[in-house]
Amino acid sequence: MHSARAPMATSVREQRLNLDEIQGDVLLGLQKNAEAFIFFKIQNIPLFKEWLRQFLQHITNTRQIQHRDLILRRYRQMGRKTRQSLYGLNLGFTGHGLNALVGIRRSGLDPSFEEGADSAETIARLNDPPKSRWLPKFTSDRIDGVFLITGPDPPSVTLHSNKLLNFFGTSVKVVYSETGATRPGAERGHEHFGFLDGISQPGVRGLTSRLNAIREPNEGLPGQDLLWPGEFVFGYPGQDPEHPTKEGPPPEMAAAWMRNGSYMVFRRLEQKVPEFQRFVREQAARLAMDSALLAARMVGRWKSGAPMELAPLRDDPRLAGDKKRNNDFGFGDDPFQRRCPYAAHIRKVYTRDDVNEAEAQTHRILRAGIPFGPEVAPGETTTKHKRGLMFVSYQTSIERQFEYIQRRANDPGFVGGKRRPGGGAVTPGFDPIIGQGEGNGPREMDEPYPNHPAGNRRTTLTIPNQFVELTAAGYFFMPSITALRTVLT
Ligand code: N7H
Repeated sequence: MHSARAPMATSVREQRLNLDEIQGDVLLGLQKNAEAFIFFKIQNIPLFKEWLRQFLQHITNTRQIQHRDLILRRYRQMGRKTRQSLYGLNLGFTGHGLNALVGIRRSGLDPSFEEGADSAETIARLNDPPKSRWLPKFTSDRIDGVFLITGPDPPSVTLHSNKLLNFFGTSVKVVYSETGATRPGAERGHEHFGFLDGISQPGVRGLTSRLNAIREPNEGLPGQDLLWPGEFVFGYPGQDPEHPTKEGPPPEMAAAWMRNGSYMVFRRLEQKVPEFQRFVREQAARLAMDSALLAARMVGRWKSGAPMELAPLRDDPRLAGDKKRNNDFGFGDDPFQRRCPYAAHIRKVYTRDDVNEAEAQTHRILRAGIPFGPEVAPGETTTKHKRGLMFVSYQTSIERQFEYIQRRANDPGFVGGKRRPGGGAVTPGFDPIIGQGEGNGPREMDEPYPNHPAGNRRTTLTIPNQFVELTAAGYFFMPSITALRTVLT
């Protein structure tokens, strides 16, 4: 889904990424129409290590993904489709898994990682629903690791998953597995509420090509900031928190084998699609506004992907489809949320130039999720079939990147210091898509109705319940190929 991450040429200074070592989903994303997530427990440690060593050659690295992307791009340029079926396999471990493989006296990694996504502390910190409301099977046993298996369609991914599980035999026990898939037809690339996803991803210095290296050396595509790779992979310089483009120190590594590895956050987020659509229709009627406009103001982009900052009142599909324009905007020149509400999903999760650009770049993530579940059936007016998003993000600090973003989405006061045109203070409210209140109670969002280009109508959107519900979560470490070959096996 996340095709916005294009590979390419770089400056000499930046040519240091070890693409053979970094697992393929982390920086570029495995090519995926379907993806199986197999969560497992290690039953027999020596046997598991033995099988894993033998299986290492099948793990897809970033060099292979880059090569495939190039071939796919060439085919596209020639107006052809490749018949080649591209499969991918990646693998990550929880803190429990690392204990099993490295020993309980191993060095501690990121405190959030060690606590785990399912600890009472993490759940409280993120206002997540209690584990009793997660999928019972997911919580039925200890999870040590996850296999990610990607391919052209769900049946062939299942076939590959079965082969893999046969190979690992009794060394592992599957605790939970599920396969996600891109949505069909024209909805391909859109998540279940209908919005195009995978538009905005940070660029990575040393990997992402610059459209205009001379005039915009710090950008990939217009509006796509290039970040130092240490934000996403261990062993490289990160961002300077004082300067948006300068190189900062590499993230600290608790152990040398973390080099070329990354943390993966997984969240299975169920989406109540018919309920969301009905809510938007009813609230739009109450506010006397177009329902597509209200939905777009909740997200910050139209379903087509066109950003509110550039198309504040009407959708613009041509803008949406233009990679050189659809991410080329900031929020700094929209100080009264006339074009895009402060609480809109994309404004909450990435503030761009709104507050402090250098700091904003220290809270970025690479997203690599995929939808799951069937399309809404005719007559399905309340959710009958489970569907949603298998959210995946990569980063080198779960606390400073993923958790920071989720906590700001949950914080009605963020972003602070905003004023009304007349001077009064503003409480932006919750991110209406992913924000979670304490106890999952009702949430408010400021200014659903646009005061664009001028106007001073005060409105509030009260959202009585979650339309996005967390049903499973995990924090994993995605080791380098060498770490898998040595310390971990
Ligand atoms: Fe979000 N949505 O459909 O409303 N997201 N997201 N997300 N999200 C984005 O720019 C969505 C979730 C981010 O750089 C778009 O690629 C849904 C979580 C970030 O401008 C859309 C769910 C977290 C960005 C959605 C969900 C984030 C982003 C616009 C859950 C992190 C990039 C497409 C079911 C805590 C922002 C695009 C930027 C974009 C939706 C989850 C974060 C349409 C439905 C849990 C960083």
